[in-house]
Amino acid sequence: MTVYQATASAPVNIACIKYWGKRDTKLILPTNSSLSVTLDQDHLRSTTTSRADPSFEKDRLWLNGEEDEIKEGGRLATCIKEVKSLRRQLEEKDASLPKISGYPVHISSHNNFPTAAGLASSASGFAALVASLAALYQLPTDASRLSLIARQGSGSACRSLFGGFVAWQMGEKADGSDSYAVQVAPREHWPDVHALICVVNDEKKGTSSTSGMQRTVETSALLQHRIAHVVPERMRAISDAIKARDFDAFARITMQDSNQFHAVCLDTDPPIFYMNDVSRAIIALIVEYNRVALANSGKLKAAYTYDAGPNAVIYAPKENIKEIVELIVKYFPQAQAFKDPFALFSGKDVQ
Ligand code: 2P0
Repeated sequence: MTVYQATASAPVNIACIKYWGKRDTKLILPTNSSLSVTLDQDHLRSTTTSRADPSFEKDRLWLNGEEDEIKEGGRLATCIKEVKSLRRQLEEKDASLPKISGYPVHISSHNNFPTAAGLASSASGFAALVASLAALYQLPTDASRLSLIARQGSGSACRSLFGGFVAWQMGEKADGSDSYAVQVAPREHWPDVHALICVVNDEKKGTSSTSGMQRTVETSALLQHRIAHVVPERMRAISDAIKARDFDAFARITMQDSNQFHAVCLDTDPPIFYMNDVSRAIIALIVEYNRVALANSGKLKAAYTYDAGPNAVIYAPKENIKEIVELIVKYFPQAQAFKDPFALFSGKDVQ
């Protein structure tokens, strides 16, 4: 008996130009383009196994060993339906292919990082889910095509189908067919840039991204300015900085965009606060570190960025990572999390 099963992994990505706001909440179409760095496969990732079998009663999904309901018409159901429909099209064209698109699937997904760590798992989760179903159905589709499906699971997931530096082009069409991810540069193009994740708080965040961003769309005038007048130019400038391996420009744009993302959260009614006092103290530390570096060498040494939570991600050339870790441990000795090898997840570069 043939077993139809496949496993795939996808890493977490951290945005430098932030996605915040949807113009279509069902299709998950964003109000602006975004750009991120996909972390290395061996660090924070989701691994998903999918199996199709005629003896299964219905589609089912387990997340870290616990079953999660697949709600009809929900994001999970949409992703599964879309991938099955691509398989069905193949089967209709080629009669020799086994007709497995009609079998129910069982899907099991695991994160190799604690879900409670306050780090987004929906991006890696939906990217791994779509990649594993595509492998199960042996779809001859490229990552950009699959990103159209992962996007409908969680917007940021479309970027995790590529490694390296990845842009999600917002697109213009109402059906979403031009809203997908493309690789700006592979990891090997600029291996010197490393990411250090500082876990400030591992509790679940108060305002979910999905509801928070729609409140921003409905109430923030600053978001409209950002969409029309800020992000398009930043997308061009940061893509150029990546292509030229210009860390100074990359760092400046990344920090500016993190600041503006948190400003539009504050401009939301009622306001949304994701950073806390420790997050702000880490910003102050990186600003001072860069001020001294600029005075000494004329170059920035690190860039901070914060997503929808208080945890800091610091991008820096590899040679600076050890120094940054020492600085953080020195100024935040009370934060036990920083001594956790997971928190200092770039630890393998630090030793
Ligand atoms: C990003 N974030 O670009 C931004 C920065 C959070 C802050 O993508 O509703 O979980 O599932 O599409 O993808 C978080 O949004 O939201 C996010 P949905 P998602 O990484």
